[in-house]
Amino acid sequence: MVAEQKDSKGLIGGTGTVLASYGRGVLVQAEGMTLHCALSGRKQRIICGDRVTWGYPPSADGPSIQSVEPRRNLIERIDARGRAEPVAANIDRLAIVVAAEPAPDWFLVDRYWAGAALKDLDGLLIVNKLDLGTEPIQPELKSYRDLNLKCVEVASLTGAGIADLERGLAGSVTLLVGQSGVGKSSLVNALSPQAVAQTAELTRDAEGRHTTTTARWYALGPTSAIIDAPGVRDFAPPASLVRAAERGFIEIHRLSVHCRFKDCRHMEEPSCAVRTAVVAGEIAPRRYESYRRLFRLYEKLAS
Ligand SMILES: Nc1nc2c(ncn2[C@@H]2O[C@H](COP(=O)(O)OP(=O)(O)OP(=O)(O)O)[C@@H](O)[C@H]2O)c(=O)[nH]1
Ligand SMILES: [Mg+2]
Ligand SMILES: [Zn+2]
Repeated sequence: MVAEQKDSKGLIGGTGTVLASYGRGVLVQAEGMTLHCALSGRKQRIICGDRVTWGYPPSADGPSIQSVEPRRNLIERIDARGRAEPVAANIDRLAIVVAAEPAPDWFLVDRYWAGAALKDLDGLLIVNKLDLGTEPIQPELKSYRDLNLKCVEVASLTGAGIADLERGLAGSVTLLVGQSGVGKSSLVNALSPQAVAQTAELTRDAEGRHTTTTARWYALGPTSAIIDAPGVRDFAPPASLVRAAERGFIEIHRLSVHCRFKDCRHMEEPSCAVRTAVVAGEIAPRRYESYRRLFRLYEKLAS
């Protein structure tokens, strides 16, 4: 913590949390106010969730970021070219949102969950739009629950389950991820009535766009926050190690000690305990296919 101090203009500086990053500047929640701050220097990279110190340099006409605290963690996604793109920092939980509509992409859910596991984050599956019914997706939900992924069912539209969800999120920072249109921004608005996250209804512009374009932090209480992030289809946890894919799939990781080869990749190797378990119906074929896809992606990126 840097003590607040007045400079020659009588203006102050202090510490704060970055609510959103807009490329050239950032929005900072400082004590009792929000401020737009410029970045100091071209190389400074600041993202949603960063803890920063801000101040007024003598010749500047507005506040700027002076320094960034070391990050506890950094959540990135990879773009089509395999480059890592930062989404948010210093989070405790990755909440994956699905709904009956749009139809869930379970491979994407597996990837998000693998991403959470690789970063040692709590994973949570939020099923939104309970009012539309959840029957068609119950078998998948059961398979996640059997793997000990916590699943909660809510409707941001009616408020069903929202109070329970809020209690579950207390005291921590949660990043919402999931396909576009599942209702992440609507959930933020339901959880935090003073938030005005942009949803399909509120922000349809001339071109009909309404989707969230940048991660945005919303406080839920003194020690709780939720981050609304753009819906991404191209999410994959960046990994430097090909074997990282395995650690993201707990049921595969658990069995890998029984494979004949210590460095088994569970692809074509003989005496692979993972493939045996898939054949025996102990590992869901879709989960195994998710693992293979992620493995191949990492292999491609590493080459
Ligand atoms: N029936 C129903 N519709 C909902 C519910 N929650 C959100 N929606 C609708 O789902 C649509 C998408 O909601 P958004 O909150 O904009 O979705 P998003 O996940 O933030 O989408 P992106 O920002 O594009 O990633 C809107 O038309 C919402 O009104 C719900 O509980 N029930
Ligand atoms: Mg949104
Ligand atoms: Zn194996």
